[in-house]
Amino acid sequence: MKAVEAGIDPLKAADALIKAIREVGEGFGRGDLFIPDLVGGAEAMKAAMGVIDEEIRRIGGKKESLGTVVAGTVFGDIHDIGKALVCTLLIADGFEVHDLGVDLPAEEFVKAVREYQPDILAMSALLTTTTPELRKVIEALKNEGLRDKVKIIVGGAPVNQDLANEIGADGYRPTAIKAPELVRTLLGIFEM
Ligand code: B1M
Repeated sequence: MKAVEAGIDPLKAADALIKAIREVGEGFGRGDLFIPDLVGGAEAMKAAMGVIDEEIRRIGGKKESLGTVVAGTVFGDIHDIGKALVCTLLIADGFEVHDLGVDLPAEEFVKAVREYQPDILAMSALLTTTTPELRKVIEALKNEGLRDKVKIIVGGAPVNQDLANEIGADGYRPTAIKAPELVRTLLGIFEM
């Protein structure tokens, strides 16, 4: 709140929060911190991201929709913050976004693609154990004859370009801030 009031770029404020939460994650990885620390850190981050989210949307203003995006975190994975940031940045850039939430079985993604007929499906996976779900969703879309109707982008800490290529996604970016540029490129939108 103080950063926003001081006129600090909300993306810089988000960056500082990301660094802080990563330190919590590293502490957890080393065994210096525990689950309550992860939960406490995540709650603080989510509260602060609410303020930043509002500011990013306010600066972005209301624009005519550039396209529709369906987004979610894959099955078995409840990490929400990175995916929520991707959604906020896409909304601020002018896309209509349907955020399905977290822990979504492949069928939920398929159902949403059928219902919303989005231009883009954006999926996050934050655990090495949940990255196989990305492939499952793509396979499920193929089985339902929907794969060619939507461009698929993937991201999250354990995801990389090689994995994206291997599972047949259309795009990958390592950070949320690069997602709007990727979506614009895939949809052939070049004007600002
Ligand atoms: Co979890 N967790 N967590 N966690 N957690 C990690 C991911 C971990 C790296 C921590 C560690 O051990 N060092 C580790 C994963 C290890 C691995 O698989 N390699 C881990 C673990 C192990 C777990 C549990 C299994 C712990 C346990 O219970 N024993 C458990 C799993 C629960 C589950 O999902 N089933 C768990 C639980 C939790 C909390 C619930 C406590 C909480 C999440 C709360 C919430 O999201 N509502 C939590 C948190 C907070 C973290 C860390 C500390 C922070 C994650 C985060 O929000 N980062 C994390 C450590 C870390 O990340 N270094 C950790 C900030 C966020 C902005 O970054 O989500 O990476 P991130 O998004 C980035 C990019 O990845 C990218 O953009 C963002 C930055 O610009 N991005 C995309 C993300 N999605 C994208 C999509 C795109 C493009 C870019 O296009 C579609």
